[in-house]
This record gives sequence, structure tokens and C-alpha cells, in this order.
Amino acid sequence: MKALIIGGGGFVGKYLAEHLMQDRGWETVVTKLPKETVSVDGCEIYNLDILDQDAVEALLIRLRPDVIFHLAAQSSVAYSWKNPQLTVDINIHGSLNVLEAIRAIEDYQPKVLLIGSGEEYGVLPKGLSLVSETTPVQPGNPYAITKAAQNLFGTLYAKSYDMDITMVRAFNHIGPGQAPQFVVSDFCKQAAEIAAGMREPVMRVGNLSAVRDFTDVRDVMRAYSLLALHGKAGETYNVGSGRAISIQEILERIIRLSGAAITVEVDPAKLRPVEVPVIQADIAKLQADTGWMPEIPLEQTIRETLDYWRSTAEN
Ligand code: A2R
Ligand code: GDD
Repeated sequence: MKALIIGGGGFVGKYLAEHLMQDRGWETVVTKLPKETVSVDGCEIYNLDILDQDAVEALLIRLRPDVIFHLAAQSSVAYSWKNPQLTVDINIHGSLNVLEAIRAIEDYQPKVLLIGSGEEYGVLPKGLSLVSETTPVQPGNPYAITKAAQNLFGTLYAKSYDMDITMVRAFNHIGPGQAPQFVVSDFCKQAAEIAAGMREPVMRVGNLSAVRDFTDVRDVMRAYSLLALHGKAGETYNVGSGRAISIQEILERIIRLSGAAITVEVDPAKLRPVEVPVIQADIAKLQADTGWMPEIPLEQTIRETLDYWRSTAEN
């Protein structure tokens, strides 16, 4: 099996490449942006900007992968409020370029995984706490709108052109190496720097009342490869833990694990114009079709993320 990871220069790309090569034994090729560096042993690497459809098509003709994992995105909800145009360009226009490039190649039918988001669901209808794939989407921010659009295009292309596309709605995934603009990484970095005496003992936070569904990135990678093997064409799958936890609780765990005396201050710049209060995945469909179960406890992921930032703070 030959796999191509598009947008592999980010957080998930490295974990996915390692998983596909080491756990699955698949030949794996990664694309990244020219400014990025990717170092995964044994992996072929190409520069690719998904806004250039000709370049996407040329690479696909050259490689003809059996499976394509489309990760490339503007992935920050917070930044999507600041630059909705760029978010639309990359997440909608860029994804369409990938789909159109595949369609333009004769006799080519790869499995495609389009990575969307649990954010697509937005504010839940009253009385509902878990979201399943049939829950109507009501995206509550620009990022979520772009991922909902990507999902609609994927569904449409699978049905209209008989393409083997499976859509994923990934809920919050975390782990060592994630950029510090995301909450667990952000809090762990601040805690590690406070413990190392590099900053005053004040943790700057955003909205602590939000409730989210967190999964270790390594568990999420297993779900992606299982979906590449068993996910149905034209179908959407939630990938999350099925458990929800408040950001307040996450903060308390990180402070406790850091062992430092830390006070907490809300930073108004970290509050978003609108916040979806609760996002929690119903993962019954994923489990029924793939047998996947999350394995890594949240406490372990937080500890390892804190250790990652501790070692960075020491160097
Ligand atoms: O935005 P950058 O400079 O960090 O680069 C991101 C890259 N990317 C692109 N790749 C090709 N052509 C483009 N025009 C383009 N624009 C951005 O996609 C980054 O290296 C990668 C996405 O990685 P992360 O932002 O680290 O996201 P992560 O956590 O790896 O999530 C993977 C997927 C995304 O579709 C998320 O929206 C979803 O999972 O949750
Ligand atoms: N980043 C950040 N920093 N978030 C904070 C903070 C803070 O100081 N304080 C509270 N939060 C809250 C945010 O308001 C949000 O409700 C929650 O923590 C998680 O925020 P992020 O970690 O920034 O992630 P996200 O939920 O906006 O988006 C991530 O998960 C999505 C899937 O649910 C990203 O990885 C997306 O790409 C992904 O689709």
C-alpha cells in the first residue's frame, strides 16, 4: 500500500507518517510547504502548495498513491476569526483542488480521507449532549464553516463521481509537539516555563467553561488508518474519545502535574467572539465499522505534553 499525506508538515503529519510506516508497514510519502521541515525516517518528502492545482495533479500522476490523507489546512479556530478569507482559500479552495486533481486523472480511484472537524456541529440542538454523524451541523466560526463545506464537497463528489472519499470529523486531538496556540499545549508550555523560572507565575487563559472531547493524537492516527481501510465511500465518521471535559478541569490537571504555584488570569485577547459551549463525539459508527477504541489515558497525554515543554524550556 502506498500512502500520501498532503499537509504533512504540521502536528498530525509526523505522527501519521510514523504510524503508517511503523505500525502498518505502508510506503509513505509526505508533502509539506517549502518553509517547513519534516524529518521522518524512511519517508519521501515533497513540497506542495494545495492552492496550485496543477502541482497537486502533477504529483499525483507521478506517485499514484493508493490512499490520500488530506490534512493540509488553516487549522486554528482562533485564527479563522482573524483571517476568514485565508481560511476559506486553504480549507475550501485547496481541498477542491485536491479533489479536482484526482478527478482529472484517468483510471485513478484512490481512497481519500478528508479531515474535517467536530467543530462543524457547532451549537447543539436543545437536550442533545453527544453529536453523531446525523446531527445537523450549525458551524459556529469561520473555520467550522470551511470544514463543513469540505465535508459537503467530499460527500457530493463521492456520490456524483463515484469517488472513494471518506470524511472524518476529528475532535480535539493533542500530544507532544502540538503548536502552543492550542489549549493543552499552550497551558503546558506556560506551566513548564513558570516551573523553570522563565516567566512570572501567572497562567494566561481564555474561556475555561468550554467543554471539549480530547483524544491522544496517536489514538487518532490509528483511527485514520482504520478508516482508510474500512471507512465507507461517501460517509462521514466522528473521531473522538466520546468523553467530554471542561477546559477548567484540563487547566487544574496541568497545574497539579507541574507542581508549581500558579495563579490564573483571563486574557481578553484569548476569548473568541463566539464559543460553542460543549462538543462531544458519539463514536458508535466509527467503532461499529472499524472496531477502534481510544487507548491512551488523557492524564498520560497531558503528562507527556508537559514533559515535552519541560525539555524545551531546559534547552
Ligand atoms: O499553516 P502552516 O504554515 O502551519 O502549514 C499548514 C499546512 N498548510 C498547507 N499545506 C499545503 N498547501 C497550503 N496552501 C497550506 N496551507 C497550510 O497544512 C500545516 O503544516 C498543515 C496543517 O497542519 P496543522 O496546522 O499542524 O494541523 P494539524 O493539527 O496537523 O491537523 C491536521 C488536520 C487539519 O485539516 C485540521 O484542520 C484537522 O486535522 O483537525
Ligand atoms: N488555544 C487556547 N488557549 N484555547 C483556550 C484557552 C487558551 O488559553 N483557554 C481556553 N481555551 C478554549 C478555547 O476557547 C476552546 O474552547 C478550547 O479551549 C480548545 O481550544 P483549542 O485548543 O484552540 O482548539 P479548538 O477546539 O479551537 O480547535 C482544535 O480542535 C478542533 C476539533 O475539535 C483544532 O485542532 C482544530 O483544528 C480542530 O478541528
